[in-house]
Amino acid sequence: MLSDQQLHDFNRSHLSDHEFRYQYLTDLLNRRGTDVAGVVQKLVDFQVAIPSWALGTGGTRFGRYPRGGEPRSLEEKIADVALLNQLNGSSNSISLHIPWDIPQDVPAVQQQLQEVGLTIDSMNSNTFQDQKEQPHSYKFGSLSSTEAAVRQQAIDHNIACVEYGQQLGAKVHTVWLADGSNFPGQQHLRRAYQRTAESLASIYEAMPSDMTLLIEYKPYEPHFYSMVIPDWGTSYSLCQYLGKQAQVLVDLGHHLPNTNIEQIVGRLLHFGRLGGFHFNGSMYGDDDLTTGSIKPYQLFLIFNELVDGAQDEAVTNPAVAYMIDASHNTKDPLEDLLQSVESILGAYAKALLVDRAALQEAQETNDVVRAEEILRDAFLTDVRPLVQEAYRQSGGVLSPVAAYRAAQVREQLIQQRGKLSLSTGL
Ligand code: PSV
Ligand code: MN
Ligand code: MN
Repeated sequence: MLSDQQLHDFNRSHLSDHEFRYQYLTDLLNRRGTDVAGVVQKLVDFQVAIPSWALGTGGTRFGRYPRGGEPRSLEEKIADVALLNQLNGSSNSISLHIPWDIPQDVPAVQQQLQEVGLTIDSMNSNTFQDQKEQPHSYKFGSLSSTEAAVRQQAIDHNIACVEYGQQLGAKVHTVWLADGSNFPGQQHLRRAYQRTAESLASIYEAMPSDMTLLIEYKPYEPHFYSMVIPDWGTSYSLCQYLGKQAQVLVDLGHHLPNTNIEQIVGRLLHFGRLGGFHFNGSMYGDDDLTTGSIKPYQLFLIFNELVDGAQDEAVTNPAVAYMIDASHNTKDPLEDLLQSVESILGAYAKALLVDRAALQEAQETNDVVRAEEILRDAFLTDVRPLVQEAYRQSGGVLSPVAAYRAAQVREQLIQQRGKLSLSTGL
């Protein structure tokens, strides 16, 4: 963690520049009737969870090139997220993956979380790898396996995750399944779905009434002929089968190229089944790059749907759980996460600037150019002063990456934790 003095000194040296830019943008937006303070407040309130597995170098199944100082324990992972939150005030929760993050001492973890002002966002199960002591292999699937004993083992693991979640106050349990097949004929497609639905029902029944089950989909990888939950339609149908506490999770990288993700978001909001997001950037597939690094316009259009849904009384979708799901081999993971949060806040800010009444009128009158220009006008606004003001108001620094570098955080972490620290990467 940085000292209060460090944060203060950093902000002081950047304040006059920030105030100039913020005032200019405020004047400009006021002329259009935008409630600037209201927009900044929404940015201050917005929180996006950090997954424990994004704190170390990863992002490839080939070589890993860690730069050192990576967290070696749950305690150090929580410390890293606390540092991010200290810098940007926008990441007040951490997501855990079991068994990588099994809490050895629950009261100690609870105490640490309280001290640094964080909560646990979600628990995530792992039935995509065999663990050393487990009796049955997931080689041919987990919740969808043809063998009852394998399914039961995967169900029990998920229930254990739910129990850890209860102990730590998590309100979300996320299931991503690697189940699928590589060759035509290998798997009975309908029966694999049926077995998965039944296994999920056993997990769902074990959940407390205030917990949400998020079901994540992915069209390919690790299986390249079929995945048991390949698309939002399958996730949605499983949620319908399970009940109200089950919701669809949209991971931006889990779509085929050129999929209209914003439309999927709109559909799920309409059905009240949008449960969560995994943000990342993607050029080809599940690339897990920095959020907003490849398709910033798409990110804005997604937020445009979210803001539109939030302002529409007809939409009754429950609160959405936001998380970053990215992993890198070339960047400092903490710098990358700060960049991702900044892109997310920027896209959200732009979506909040959209003139909704004018857009609705243009849509109703089929004025295609006007409708598109309204969106482009918001998208092309440089909203960075609004994001910086939100950082400042939430106790963070005006420029998190610059402050992180100025304080030489990575160098200190390497000194404390060593060059070759162990971490789990996906
Ligand atoms: C695998 O594709 C994956 O990246 C999913 O997005 C999960 O959310 C994540 O791993 C953690 O299990
Ligand atoms: Mn994901
Ligand atoms: Mn993924």
